[in-house]
Amino acid sequence: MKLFGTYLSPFTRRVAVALTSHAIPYEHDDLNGYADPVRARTLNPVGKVPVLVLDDGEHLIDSMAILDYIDERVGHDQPLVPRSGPERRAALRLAAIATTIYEQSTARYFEERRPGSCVQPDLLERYRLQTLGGLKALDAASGVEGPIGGRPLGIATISAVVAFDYARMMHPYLDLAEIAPALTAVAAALADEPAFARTRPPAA
Ligand SMILES: N[C@@H](CCC(=O)N[C@@H](CS)C(=O)NCC(=O)O)C(=O)O
Repeated sequence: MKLFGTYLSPFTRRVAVALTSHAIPYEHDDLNGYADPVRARTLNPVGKVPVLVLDDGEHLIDSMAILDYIDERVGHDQPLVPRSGPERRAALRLAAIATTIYEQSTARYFEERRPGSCVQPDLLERYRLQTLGGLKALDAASGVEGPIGGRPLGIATISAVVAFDYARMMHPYLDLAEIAPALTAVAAALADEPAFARTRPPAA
C-alpha cells in the first residue's frame, strides 16, 4: 500500500505513526496538498492528504477513516480505539481535540500570512485560544496510566503527540512545557520511538 501525504501534515503523520507502530509496511509519497493541489485532486476528489492507496487500488481518504481501516486490520489484540464504553468515548474525544488543534493551528498559520492589513487579529486570537484550550485538555489526560501516554499506542496518544509536535512547529512562541507539562513529558518519552522519530518532519 502507498501513503500519500507529507509528514508536515499532522493528519498524514498520525496515519503514518499508526502504520509504523503496528509494523504495517507501506510506501510513502511526500505529496503536499497545498503545494500540488492538482495531483492531490487526482487522488482525492477534495484534494486533501492523507490518501492511502491499497494494493487492490482502492483509495482511502480522511485520516479518521484510514485509522478505522488500520484498526480493523490489526484486530482485537492491540486496537487503536478501545472497542466500547467510557474508554472508547474518551479516546475519540481526545483524538477529536487533537485534530482540532491541527485545524486551528493551520488556520492561524494562513491567517497570519494574509497580505498586510487584511489580517484579522481577532481571528488570530481565537485560533490561539482554541489551540491553548485543546493543549490543556490533552495535558489533563496525559500520564503513564494514560489515556494519553499508556501502552499500547492508541488513537489518543498518537493524535495527541502529533498535535504536540505540530503546535511546537506552528506556535514557536508558546511555552509548551509550562502550558502542558504532562503532555510534554509523554511526547519526550516517545520522541525516539521509531513510529514518531521516522515520521517527524524536518521542521518539528
Ligand atoms: N479531515 C481530513 C483533513 C486533511 C487535511 O486538512 N489535509 C491538509 C493537510 S494538513 C490538506 O491536504 N490540505 C490541502 C488543501 O486544503 O488544499 C483528514 O482527517 O484527513
